[in-house]
Amino acid sequence: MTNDQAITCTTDGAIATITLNRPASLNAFTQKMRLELIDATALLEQDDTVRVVILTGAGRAFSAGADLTEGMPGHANFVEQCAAEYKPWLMAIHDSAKIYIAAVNGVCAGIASAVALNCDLVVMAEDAYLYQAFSAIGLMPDGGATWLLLQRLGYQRAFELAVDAGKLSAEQCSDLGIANKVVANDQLLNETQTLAERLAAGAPLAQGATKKLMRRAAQMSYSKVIDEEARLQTDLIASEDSQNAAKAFLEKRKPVFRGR
Ligand code: T3D
Repeated sequence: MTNDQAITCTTDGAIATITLNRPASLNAFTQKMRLELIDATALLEQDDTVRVVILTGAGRAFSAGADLTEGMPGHANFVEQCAAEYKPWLMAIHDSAKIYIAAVNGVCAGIASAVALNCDLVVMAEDAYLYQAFSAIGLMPDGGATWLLLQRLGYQRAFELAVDAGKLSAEQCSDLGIANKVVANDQLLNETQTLAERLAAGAPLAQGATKKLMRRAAQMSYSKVIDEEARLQTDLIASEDSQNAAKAFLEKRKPVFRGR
């Protein structure tokens, strides 16, 4: 790993931590950072020993969104840049069977708010906030933020946040159900790590199947979801992990999940 990297990625057992690492500009996304994120996430995806990925920011911010000093190097427009640099990473998190946790410190603005909302779980420091910065600079939500805000908050609240450059404190995010946990600022990484360790000891096949279906269920009918659950559950019931866990329960032991 070289010192000029825009992110760091460390692995500790089953937990990987990706840290956005441009603190002087509040971890604003540059092309270099986006490409590093795509590569790091692809490597983690291939590593079956990694079950949970924590995403956080170095310094006093999670991220201030797109770096407004950079423009769009190598791209004619945002359609091209988004398709090549943002979407592959956002979809990799969406499609992964691994659990992604955003550990949000300080401001999480613009497209960074889409990144956090796209994670499976969100832990926020007390002073953290989500900021729909787009409209303050004459833009609309991107990175799927339109869809994410609408899905999570309903139309009126999502629309107001988007067109009025709204900010949501950690406490508001918790009340609205978009932050799983709000913790003391100096405990953000410890508390997130504890949560990650608990989940990493869980059943990866069941977690992956739950994520896969929950990410699609809202666009499906109730009837179709019941069928799809039954199909996925059939595979899980037959899995070694589930069979061993049922046996461990009856023998009053703690199960060990191996992902098979
Ligand atoms: O163009 C495209 O790529 C299209 C895609 C757009 C997607 C988006 O994400 S649009 C939204 C982009 N983000 C913003 O508009 C947020 C801009 N930043 C702010 O509004 C404020 O900085 C914050 C509210 C985030 C934080 O305020 P504060 O007072 O805590 O910090 P600060 O003093 O404003 O910023 C500290 C430094 O970070 C400062 O640099 P300096 O003066 O110390 O050298 C500031 O310029 C820099 N910085 C903050 N945000 C960005 C940034 N540098 C580049 N890009 C940024 N987005």
